[in-house]
Amino acid sequence: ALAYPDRLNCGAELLDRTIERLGPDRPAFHSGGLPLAEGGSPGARTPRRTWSYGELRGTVDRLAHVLTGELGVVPGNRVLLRGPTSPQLAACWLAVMKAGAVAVTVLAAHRAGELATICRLARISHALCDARSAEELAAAEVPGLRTALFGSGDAHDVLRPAAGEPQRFEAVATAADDVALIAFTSGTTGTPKGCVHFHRDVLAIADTFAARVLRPRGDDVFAGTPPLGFTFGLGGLVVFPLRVGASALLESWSGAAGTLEAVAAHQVSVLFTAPTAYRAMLALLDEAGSGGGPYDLSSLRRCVSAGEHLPAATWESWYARTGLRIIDGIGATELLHIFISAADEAIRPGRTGVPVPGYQARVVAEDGQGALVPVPDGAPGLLAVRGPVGCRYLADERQRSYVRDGWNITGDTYVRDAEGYFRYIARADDMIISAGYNISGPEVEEVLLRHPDVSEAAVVGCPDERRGRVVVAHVVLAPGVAQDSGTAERLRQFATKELAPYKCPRRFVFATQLPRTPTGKLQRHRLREPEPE
Ligand code: 3SK
Repeated sequence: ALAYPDRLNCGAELLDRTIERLGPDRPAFHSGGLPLAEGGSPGARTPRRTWSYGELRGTVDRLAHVLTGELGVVPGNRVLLRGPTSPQLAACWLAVMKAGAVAVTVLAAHRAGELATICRLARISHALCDARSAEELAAAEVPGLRTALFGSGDAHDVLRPAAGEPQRFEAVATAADDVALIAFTSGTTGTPKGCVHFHRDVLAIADTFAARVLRPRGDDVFAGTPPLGFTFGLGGLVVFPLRVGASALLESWSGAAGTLEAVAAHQVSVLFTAPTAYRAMLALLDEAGSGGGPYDLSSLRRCVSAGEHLPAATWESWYARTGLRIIDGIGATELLHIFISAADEAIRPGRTGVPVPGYQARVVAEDGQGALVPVPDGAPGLLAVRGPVGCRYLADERQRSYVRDGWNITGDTYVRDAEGYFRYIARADDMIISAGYNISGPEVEEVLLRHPDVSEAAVVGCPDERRGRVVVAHVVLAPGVAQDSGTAERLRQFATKELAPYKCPRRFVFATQLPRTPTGKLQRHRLREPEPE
């Protein structure tokens, strides 16, 4: 069991305690060093910078003084953090933690209306906003909001260096169960829900999934695509590296080529991203030929995938190409980070893994009298999890359906097998019921993704007079493949060979892209056709 002292400030633990143990000189964050966006001369790169732990603490402490001084932040105030991934944004998060305030990280992709809703629900009093993302926040017109900008480098930049010796900021002695952050999720549907997490929760994700499954080293360089406004990114790119004195590349880039360039440029050793990104990188590596062309992945030693189910075919192709075994995991904003996973020899491709040490998981179903009871191994049911971090929605009645009898019901359908491994079936609301059969959309997608003509697939049920629903596959084809009836027929024949007839798509719809949330999750509900009146 994890034991933390009653007084615990996660910002101080991650920064000050790490410096006490390992000294101030090791690298904490890197930025830049990536190819310039269009228009730059070939080979030109953005300016590269590394922040040592000591420099990071100087910036964090200076900002904590500004927050608690001229900006008037007091412990418990909710501070909105907004901007693309950067060392500056991470420094703001640490300063808010040390000041004993509550960080509410949002995505750079959030628009004014969504920001206004989040600020109202979370009762935000202050905002620290990257100057590049300021317009949309101003458009949200949040009453009484005190906003400070960073990243402009000018006189208004709240992170501009001050003259003289940096003055240390003694972290507020928060309680281990004081609120540290509120993370918003809309899942793949619905209105945003704020998930409240404590200082001890932030450390618990590093001391469970990271320490026991990922097992990072002090000389690791972390990088990845999930933004810091998504707890997958906050954990993977800030909390996990700082907990062990490692460093992280904090930059945002676009596309698979950007990820491959970032790995090579910064000798990244731990990569966090999602299944779609692994597939897109594989497509580029295949195009580049056997030597990998310009992409040097030799520094990579750990690859993590979450956010969506990782099909066995994607795992196998990545392993064949790179020799690296992807660590798959299921996490949730409600539980802050990953709670089922496996690494190294314990991995079973196509299955998510086993409960992360510290967590318990089981598969349950309604017993007809309003209780949830475990189902036998091999039978599908709802995933139920409990452990050191749990769901606490901010004043939202959906809390009652998410936490039942102390178990978090994640909304995923899973099967536990005889070996104790958990295999993903579908989001509970993505199951397709057709002519009385239960069909998992992701299972059909997994088969289609094995066909070389397919680069992405989303399988949904659409209304049908005879069968109730029929299986329809929305497919993004690999480059150069014709969107015609010949392709549809090839895919249909392939599916027929691999799947029981009742699971085979009755229709193929070709698309150039699939609808996704700002955090990259497939929104299957947007592809479902409405029920007839
Ligand atoms: O929502 C998710 O999929 C997720 C995955 C890993 C870690 C954290 C989260 C929120």
